[in-house]
Amino acid sequence: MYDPNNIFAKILRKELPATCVYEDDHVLAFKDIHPAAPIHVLVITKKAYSSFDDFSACANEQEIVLFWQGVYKTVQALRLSLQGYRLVTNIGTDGGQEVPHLHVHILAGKPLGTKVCV
Ligand code: DGP
Repeated sequence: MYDPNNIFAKILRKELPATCVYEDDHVLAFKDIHPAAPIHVLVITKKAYSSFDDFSACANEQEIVLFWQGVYKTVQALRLSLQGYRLVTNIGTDGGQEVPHLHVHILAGKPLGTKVCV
């Protein structure tokens, strides 16, 4: 079940502030409050999906395409393609997901090594 009172839902409704770096009709991208890299941005869907797992099971093809296009448009807005970056999405308890609203972490700004945890 999707919890409409999660922190990212409140950011979407402008009930909480966030430093936006990209927005379109389908996604909002903003700086992570606890950055794990010099550039640490979260891309969230504007739809009510609790995780990548929920999204993959329930979203239609257009929603899936538009979300991932939004992730890439955020990458382009941040000009990260040349130097590179990492995408992470945590899912559920063992995945370490804290906020139950679909989001992808974009990490960049230094060599990130081979450890994949955020
Ligand atoms: P995850 O573990 O994948 O659910 O990561 C959630 C991330 O959200 C975590 O890196 C910290 C970030 N975060 C939590 N609360 C806020 C907030 O109020 N504002 C912003 N900008 N980021 C937040």
